[in-house]
Amino acid sequence: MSADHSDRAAVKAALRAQHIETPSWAFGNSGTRFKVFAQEGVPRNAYEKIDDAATVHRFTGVAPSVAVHIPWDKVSDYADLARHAEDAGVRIGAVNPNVFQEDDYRLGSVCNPDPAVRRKAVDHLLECVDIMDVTGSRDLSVWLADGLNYPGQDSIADRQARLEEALTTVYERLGDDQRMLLEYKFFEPAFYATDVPDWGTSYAHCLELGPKAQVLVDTGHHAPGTNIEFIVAFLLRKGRLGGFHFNSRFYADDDLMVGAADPYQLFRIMVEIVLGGGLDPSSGVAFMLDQCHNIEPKIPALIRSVMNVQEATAKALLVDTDALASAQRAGDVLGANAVLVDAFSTDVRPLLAELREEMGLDPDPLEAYRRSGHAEKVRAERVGGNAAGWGA
Ligand code: LRH
Ligand code: MN
Ligand code: MN
Repeated sequence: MSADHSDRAAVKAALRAQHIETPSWAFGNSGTRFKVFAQEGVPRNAYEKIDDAATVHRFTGVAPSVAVHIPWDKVSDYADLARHAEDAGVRIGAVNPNVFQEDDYRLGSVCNPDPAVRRKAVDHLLECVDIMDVTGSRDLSVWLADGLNYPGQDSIADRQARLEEALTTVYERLGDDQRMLLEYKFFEPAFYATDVPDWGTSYAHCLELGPKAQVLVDTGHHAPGTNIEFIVAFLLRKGRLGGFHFNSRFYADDDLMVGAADPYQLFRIMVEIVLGGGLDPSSGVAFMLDQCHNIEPKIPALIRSVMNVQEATAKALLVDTDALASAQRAGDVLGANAVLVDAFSTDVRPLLAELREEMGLDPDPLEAYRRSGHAEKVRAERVGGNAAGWGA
């Protein structure tokens, strides 16, 4: 792979413009149903989670926003929280409603057979739009844990009708510059049927709702072997790719660091993004992380994750698109594939180091973070950090 000077400048400009949003919940303690391992120095409240997101941004320069999860990040004054974010050098990004952690939601939230529970869930979604008005957030990021554990437990079709009704109510409440991102997940916590199990279901609901409804692709929410880049290319082409929850998985929804399990898959996804124009900020594609760092320190894990997304993006930007197009036209199967493999095999770390220096950053964010003594400082300052959500 060789990129001449102007190509390099264009690649760097695109990398500079790509923003990667961190999730507030990734800074708190997390674990599995077996054990939550407490770490020292983790944030004790939403304000401190935002401080940690600001730290990730300070070292990477490309993570200027943080997604919140309500009520995990519930505060009495969201304008104050937004101001705090701004003072720290970041802003509040997507607002994630949580309609899965209360006893009332045992049989679902907006699909629940009980209209009172459905009303409660819709009210919470609407409350989250109110929060967006205050924080200036663009995206309401909706993930529903709704589903069935046993055949016959409830009517699949009736639940779709309830879902449609609830989403319509929330959609109608959105402001002109606000969007609803509908995230799908094929199983868990429901084991027999999930009410929004796949991109097709999400896409169909989004189409009926209107242009402000977009599909959210969480890379951990597919059956093994699913071709995620196909989904990305399809949705992007249709103008319905709202964004990503990046993470990586070996088995199910593992929420490991993005790019850790399969960097080639991440590269293939980013190739479709680049080819489909999804890197252009006007496309509206939101690059968000959704991860849990159960055993590794959280801030460095998020810095690493941001760097992994950047590396995959840089490689995708280095694809020789002219060579690819001519190999494809000529039916040169091996040649076309080689164009992608060449780009993937390029070591983009020097280019990213150069870019960071141009941005006034340390070329090695992880080493710079280690040297900064920040981890020791917060360990001393913070005692009794919160869990990310469950068991909080
Ligand atoms: C569900 C999910 C969804 C939630 C987050 C905590 O598995 O991906 O995005 O909001 O995890
Ligand atoms: Mn997710
Ligand atoms: Mn998930």
